Amino acid sequence: MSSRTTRRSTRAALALAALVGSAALATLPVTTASAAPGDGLAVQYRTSASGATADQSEPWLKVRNTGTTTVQLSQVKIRYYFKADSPTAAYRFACSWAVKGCSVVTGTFGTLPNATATADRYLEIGFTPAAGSLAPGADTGDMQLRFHQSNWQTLNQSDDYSFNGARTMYADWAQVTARISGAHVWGTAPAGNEPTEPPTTPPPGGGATLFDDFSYTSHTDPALAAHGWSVRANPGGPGVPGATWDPSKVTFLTQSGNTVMNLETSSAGTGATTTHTEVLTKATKFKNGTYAARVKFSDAPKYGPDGDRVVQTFFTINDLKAPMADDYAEYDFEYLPNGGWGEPANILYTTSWETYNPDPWQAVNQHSESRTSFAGWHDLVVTIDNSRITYYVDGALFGVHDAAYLPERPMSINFNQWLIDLNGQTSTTPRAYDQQVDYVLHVKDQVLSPAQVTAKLAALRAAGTTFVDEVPAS
Ligand SMILES: [Ca+2]
Ligand SMILES: [Ca+2]
Ligand SMILES: [Ca+2]
Repeated sequence: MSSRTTRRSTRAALALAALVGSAALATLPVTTASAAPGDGLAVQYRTSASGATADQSEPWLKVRNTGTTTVQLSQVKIRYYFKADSPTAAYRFACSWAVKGCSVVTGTFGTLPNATATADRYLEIGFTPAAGSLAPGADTGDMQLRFHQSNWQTLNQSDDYSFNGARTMYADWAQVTARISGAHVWGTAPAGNEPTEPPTTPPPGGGATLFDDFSYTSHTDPALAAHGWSVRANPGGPGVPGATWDPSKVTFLTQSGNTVMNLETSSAGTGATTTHTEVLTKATKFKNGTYAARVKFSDAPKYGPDGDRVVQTFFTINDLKAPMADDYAEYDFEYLPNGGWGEPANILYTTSWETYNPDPWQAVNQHSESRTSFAGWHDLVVTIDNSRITYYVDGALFGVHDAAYLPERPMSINFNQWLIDLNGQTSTTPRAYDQQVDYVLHVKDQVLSPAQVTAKLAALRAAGTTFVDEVPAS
């Protein structure tokens, strides 16, 4: 049972939110260096930020299938190479507009093994399965992409390998590279940095695993309960007093053959009209190891007026046996698209809890945060061993929390979406927000890198596995 309580200003000292670039996620454990017969891509580039320096670099791209076979876009990776503004500079990717929809375009950053005068990092563009495929001759259409330093300091792009300020109309551009399933098919990388897949140590064998691709038909699908999930119906906190938790607002959608779980939260401005959603494991049996989920956050309602103080989450938790009991444990990803808890705008928190006192409110926790939009799909990973708790978002380190916040007892795994209060939007016009979840993965007592998580996910899917639970009862 989730028994979370509104955060106040008593969070423990800020953790280092080390938003550093890291090696890009490996998509598949493919290491072949040659393309399959008939595979071919060309990448066109233009920029709408042509200055030597800029607040944001704006590489706009189009990918065209020049081969004779249909290409699944989820197998395609594009790299845009640049020289970082300082060795510790961190960058954020965003998509302004794309013909295929920004929600199907991903951007991660990586570091080159062999830095050159004009490149030591790259932005890697990828696609979710919902992007579909490109038939021979087809292209993705316009993808208006951008990236900026996470501290919004001006960036210098005149020293960037893939930048061309004179290119204000789309044309083929060989100073970006493209791969299909790891095989290089377009462009020239900076010398000594051939765009092969980064070497990924395969995930270790063994490791009791929970994996669920959320392939269900509805919240009443008997398989959902049989697989250990509970869809919350009981009233109570957190959030708006008088709100209900509505199981019927947990639905399952198929996107290009992949099922995702949708949690809808809605309100018409009163407690009685507010419905929250939560899905959690019935078992409280998860402790050390790796937790991963692919989650789609929303910045805006799907209808009605915007502004509600929504909380969109992926977390693990157990029960507070007494105020300040130190055997309480909770590890959160919490995205607030419209702010709340004193924050004016969008913010992503990761928080590790030792314990708390509900009344008077006192929290003992450590958190990391990033004040930017996280709308769209994100890969969330948290690992727990005997010395630290480590959070990653989209393959990049997000925060490391101390041993003082390690779990003492096992926990459940939870997703929920709820409103902190009704003060962000006081209208009585109905509105609703969606949070989606593609899959969840837990590997007991193993600390996996984000790339190992991706490899494990790929292996499970390649084996046709949509659900497995090997984690023993605690
Ligand atoms: Ca630069
Ligand atoms: Ca604790
Ligand atoms: Ca799925």
